[in-house]
Amino acid sequence: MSRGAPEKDIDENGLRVGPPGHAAAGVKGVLVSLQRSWEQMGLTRTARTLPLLNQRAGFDCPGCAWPDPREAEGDKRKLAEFCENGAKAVAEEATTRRVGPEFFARHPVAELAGKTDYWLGQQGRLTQPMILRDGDSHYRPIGWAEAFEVIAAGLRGLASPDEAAFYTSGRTSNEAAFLYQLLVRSFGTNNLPDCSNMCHESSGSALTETIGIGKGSVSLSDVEHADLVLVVGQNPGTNHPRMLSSLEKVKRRGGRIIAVNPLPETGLMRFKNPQNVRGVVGDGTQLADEFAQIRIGGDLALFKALNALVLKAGAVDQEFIDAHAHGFDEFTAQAREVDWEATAEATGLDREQIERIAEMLISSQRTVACWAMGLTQQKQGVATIREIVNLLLLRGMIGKPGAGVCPVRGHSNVQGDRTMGIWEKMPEKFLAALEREFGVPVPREHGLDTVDTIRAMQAGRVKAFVGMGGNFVSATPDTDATIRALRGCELTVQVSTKLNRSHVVPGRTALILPTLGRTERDAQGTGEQFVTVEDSMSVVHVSRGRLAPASEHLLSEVAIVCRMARELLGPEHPVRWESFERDYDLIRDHIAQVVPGCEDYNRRVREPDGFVLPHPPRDSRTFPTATGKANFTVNVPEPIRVPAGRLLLQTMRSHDQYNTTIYGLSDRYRGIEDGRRVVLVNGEDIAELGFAAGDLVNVISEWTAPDGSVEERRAERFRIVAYPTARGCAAAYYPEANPLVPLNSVAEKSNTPVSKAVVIRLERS
Ligand SMILES: Nc1nc2c(c(=O)[nH]1)N[C@H]1C(S)=C(S)[C@@H](COP(=O)(O)OP(=O)(O)OC[C@H]3O[C@@H](n4cnc5c(=O)[nH]c(N)nc54)[C@H](O)[C@@H]3O)O[C@H]1N2
Ligand SMILES: Nc1nc2c(c(=O)[nH]1)N[C@H]1C(S)=C(S)[C@@H](COP(=O)(O)OP(=O)(O)OC[C@H]3O[C@@H](n4cnc5c(=O)[nH]c(N)nc54)[C@H](O)[C@@H]3O)O[C@H]1N2
Ligand SMILES: [Mo]
Repeated sequence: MSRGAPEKDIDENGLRVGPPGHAAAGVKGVLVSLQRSWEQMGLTRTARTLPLLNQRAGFDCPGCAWPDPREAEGDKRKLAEFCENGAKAVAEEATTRRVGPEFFARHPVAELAGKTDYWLGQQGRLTQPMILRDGDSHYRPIGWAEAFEVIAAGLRGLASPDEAAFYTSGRTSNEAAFLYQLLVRSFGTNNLPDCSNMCHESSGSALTETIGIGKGSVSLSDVEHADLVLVVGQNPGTNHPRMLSSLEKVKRRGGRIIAVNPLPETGLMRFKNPQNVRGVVGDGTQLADEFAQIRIGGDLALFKALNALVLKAGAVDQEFIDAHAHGFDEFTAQAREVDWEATAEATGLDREQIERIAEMLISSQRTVACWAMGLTQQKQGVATIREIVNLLLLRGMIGKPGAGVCPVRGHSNVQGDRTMGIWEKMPEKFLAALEREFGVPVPREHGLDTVDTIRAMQAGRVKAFVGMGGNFVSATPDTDATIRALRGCELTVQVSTKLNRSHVVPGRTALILPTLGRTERDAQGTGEQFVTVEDSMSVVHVSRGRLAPASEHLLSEVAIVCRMARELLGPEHPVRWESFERDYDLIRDHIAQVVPGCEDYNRRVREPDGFVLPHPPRDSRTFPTATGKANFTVNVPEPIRVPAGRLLLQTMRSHDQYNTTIYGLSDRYRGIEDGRRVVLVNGEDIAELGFAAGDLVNVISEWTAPDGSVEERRAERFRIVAYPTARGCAAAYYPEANPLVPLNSVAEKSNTPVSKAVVIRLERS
């Protein structure tokens, strides 16, 4: 039997702080994952579920987007092809706890709004469609048919389709995503904000401009056969634990690893592989050969310096540049000199270390650059990633085995959702193909992304919100302002598996539509269905749930989209919505006609390991950019101004959460237990600022708007933890710290919220 959900909310005084962990994973990781699985789903269900995770006959892990080994590349899957945090993700979804009508009858929405994200998520799976009617205090059950009528009436009542926004989180399958964007565009808007706007948008923007495609250029085998891997602004031990096995292979083959991070993240330093004897009994493998403890936001300055050193050494691949690159002369004209003083100021690194790293880059014949949120959620995130591309172009490191760019994606199908058309500005070619295939007019004007959706809500220009998964209000910046924006809507609809904050800050009328998760059987008119997903390395494959659904009332995401579409667009609509719900092969037949690279989709996804989408730079060193070549770019670092007595705060994930879903209160690798309202500060900074570790403080962010005015935001009652982060820097957990992130503080070009560089001051609480 599984245990019930916690009755009490988090006790902020329960915090315990110990030394940071020495090595990641190991036996402890296995034990934690089994314990959590048992607590949430009991013994039998645990034994039935975990062996199916990431297996050909099973389901894709609802955790991160790291790829599975491919037999085509000579790699065997292990019996247990999952990690501690993947097991936790499954346990959260496959939990036996339930949130049904009785729960909502017991708890008025006003009371639920006072609960933490942790408490809300731990209550269990949603079981029935619920509605909160205008003026009502409680959610009440509603039938599916009536729910769709209410939604359709609300959307049809808008002055224009552009007054609605349709959000997507990255767990949605390719089939559901494809139909969802078709529904939204048939309705008449491109307002398709998604979690990617807050995630790897900066990567997409930088890569599309420089190499012509916004996706990574490496395969799993490339990473494992590299002789140098850069891991920049990423914490794989927690967020992509299976990547550690690949990094371990790099080390075994004699390759080297450079970690660039303000924090000495345990997983980057040492790894105990629970799959082999050395990891079980020994001290594990040391991973990072070089740890560059960079100041927050200092990466562009670092890569500029490295590029100058590579140029100075004459270590460029001239043949590659002559044949494939554009803009080399403009680039070199500004890249030769290093301003060492400015570099030291921005990065906090010393010259010797930067020169050592340059030597490693120069002697490497196969370099892979990996990065994640530490770069993308920066004001100059796009410029920084472009500068990393400059480095790889100089060295001819794209489109050959063991080398390339590797933006490590977050949500398990966030890349697939984009491929299927979830983007507020899909290219004309895609929109025209959609129009041709279905015979429906498709709007061309670009829609709203996540930040612009919130701005439009604030201005009263967006009045209806539909969320296909995710937790919009907790994931977005500026929580207090976003709560007001969402509450100001006429209609909010959340398609969800579990209760979260977005359900308890409702619009005037609010609906919760409970849906099947990845782990569950999806039986439809023509029998059991499977769905498809795309991982971080463009591999498209099948995912098939095996567990009995959490409730008999659940509909699949595909069914929800189809029924919403039928009600909204009417029975005369040329798209045969009712047929898709019965047979997902019919959806895939259309995907094959519309989505580039998906020809013959139904056959190819059924291959044992699925298939790999085309990627011209990777496949043939062709670069579909404006110039027809790979573009060098010129990027100028702008120093981040941090006034005296202030710190630069990053908001990050603990080891015990999946974005806004909090699994538990153990950030084991960082030695922080039983509390999440913490701010990690370097011991010397704590002393200099006149505080002591353990002090209770309010955190105030200061942001200078473009017009020169200074905005302040507050988050109260955080405990100071002394932590070996880079000097002048601080860290706190997302989503607790989101009220501090200004809505208008966004990355240049990608409009991604700057969640990793917030100027703060501390004040005694
Ligand atoms: N278990 C688990 N897995 C997950 C998730 C989860 O929440 N839990 N989330 C998923 C999602 S959606 C995503 S996008 C990924 C996120 O994966 P990550 O990007 O690894 O997640 P973050 O916790 O945001 O960590 C950012 C890292 O960047 C570092 N950093 C911060 N600022 C800077 C900087 O200025 N420069 C450099 N070089 N580094 C910096 C931080 O110290 C931290 O190590 O993980 C995915 N996988
Ligand atoms: N300050 C700060 N803010 C951030 C970040 C940060 O690093 N710092 N990271 C950003 C990033 S990288 C991302 S990706 C976003 C994440 O933003 P989101 O994707 O919006 O947030 P999640 O917490 O992943 O969404 C969790 C909810 O999804 C629902 N869910 C889970 N599985 C399914 C499913 O299969 N189907 C459906 N329909 N619903 C499901 C559950 O109800 C659950 O409550 O947050 C961003 N926000
Ligand atoms: Mo993400």
